[in-house]
Amino acid sequence: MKADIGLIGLAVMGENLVLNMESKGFTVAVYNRTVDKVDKFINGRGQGKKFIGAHSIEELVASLERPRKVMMLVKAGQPVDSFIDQIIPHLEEGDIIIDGGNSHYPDTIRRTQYVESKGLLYIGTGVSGGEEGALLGPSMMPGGSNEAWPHVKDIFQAVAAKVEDGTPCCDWVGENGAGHFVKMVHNGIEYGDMQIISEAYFLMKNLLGMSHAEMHETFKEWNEGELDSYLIEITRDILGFVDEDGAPLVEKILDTAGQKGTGKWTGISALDLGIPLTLIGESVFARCLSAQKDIRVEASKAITGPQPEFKGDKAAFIEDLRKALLASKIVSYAQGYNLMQEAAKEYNWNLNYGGIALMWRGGCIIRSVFLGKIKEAFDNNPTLMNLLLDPYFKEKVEDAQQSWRNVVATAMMNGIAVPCFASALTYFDGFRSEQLPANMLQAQRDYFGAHTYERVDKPRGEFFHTNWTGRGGDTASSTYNV
Ligand code: NBP
Repeated sequence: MKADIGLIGLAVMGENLVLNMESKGFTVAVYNRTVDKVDKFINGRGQGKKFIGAHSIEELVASLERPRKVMMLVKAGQPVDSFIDQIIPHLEEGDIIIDGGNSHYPDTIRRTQYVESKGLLYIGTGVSGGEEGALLGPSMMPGGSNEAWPHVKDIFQAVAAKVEDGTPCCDWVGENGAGHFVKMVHNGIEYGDMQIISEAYFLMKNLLGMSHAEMHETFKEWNEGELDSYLIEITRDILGFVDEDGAPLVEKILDTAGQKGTGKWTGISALDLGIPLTLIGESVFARCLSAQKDIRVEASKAITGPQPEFKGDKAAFIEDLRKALLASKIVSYAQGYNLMQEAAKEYNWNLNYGGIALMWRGGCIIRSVFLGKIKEAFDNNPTLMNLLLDPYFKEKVEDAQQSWRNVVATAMMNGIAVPCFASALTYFDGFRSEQLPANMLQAQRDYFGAHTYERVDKPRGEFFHTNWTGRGGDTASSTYNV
């Protein structure tokens, strides 16, 4: 018996994903660097199932149907390069190497080129949904060598999560690093979604003085409407979860968050590509500020601010909060899509934006009803420039606008930090402004750096320099950038 696919890396993700594959009728050969884990798996969770345990790469490769498909689910970084070099000598033309880990997309671009140069095919795929997703149906975002897709499509789409009508949350994303790029943006959006939910919770608790039971009920209601999503659902459950002493567990958790890398990568790529990805950027910085716990404790004693006091209609403000959350979320996805559109231009990817929304619709951490609307928006207009210009989302944001302003203004007046609600609103106001103060910036740049500017009364592309002080010359700078 030959295996349909081979897997290297029997850790949390690998083990669960191969069990998922086997349950869909595929035979899987498995290998792990620490070889003991292979036998442990075969005699444990894999017992009596269609698995082939391999004790070397050679054995693994020899047990595969052609074209051979070898998938790695190992720690991102050097281990991936190391396995690629170990696998290549055993493969033949047309065989496929797949990386299912959280690799950084520039690495996947480089590896695709390298593996293709050896006459082989490469796939870098995002796999989202954690342990449970891997076992029961993850969202999968594959990219790489286009010719590889038909050979893995059946396996990937069989194991992936499905939306209500049975469509799999997995489709071909695009060339080389496109799959891992889209997974990175997914993770960035996840950072943003988590932060805006946390800001809503913080205002409910510290401004409205709501009990955990009330907050639990509110999130339960929200999850039955247009905010219906996995992250709202788990927030509802977290708010209802009590510790052994009967008190809410969430309040016993230290308020310092880590950020492992993908949110940061998303922010860096936005800066590299010149895209205003403000909400996700703020969500990463919010974690960084949270991590500065000691100095915050000191500052909280040294610096005063307003004492939060809510005077308005509580029920109305809760509805304002819901709308602020929805509007901020729309901005975050608009920005995330904007980043993907720019990356597609930069790297020559032919991204299917509606398809990406569908891949995120189920199986992954940001899964939500909302993503169905994004799919519709791109189905209606595949060249949509910004989600805020889609009729459905435009109407939603316009309807939410007053509530959103009220939430941000109230938070500001009460001294409660809401970095993502506020930056989303500021982006929104900037985005809908024909005029921004960049004319002043350009004047300043020309003043001190002879950087030149364009004029409103001359055609675009004509550059002018002014000798502002009478002391400078007329020479404009061509290289000086500020
Ligand atoms: P880990 O990221 O913990 O990796 C464990 C695997 O990597 C084991 O097979 C281990 O072999 C191997 N490995 C390590 Br660690 N260092 C190695 C090295 N220097 N050389 C060769 N192999 C090495 O496993 P995971 O949590 O299952 O994640 C797998 C991938 O999926 C990662 O890229 C991760 O970022 C991504 N991911 C994880 C999740 C999640 O929820 N955990 C979700 C989505 C994506 P050993 O057994 O010999 O130590």
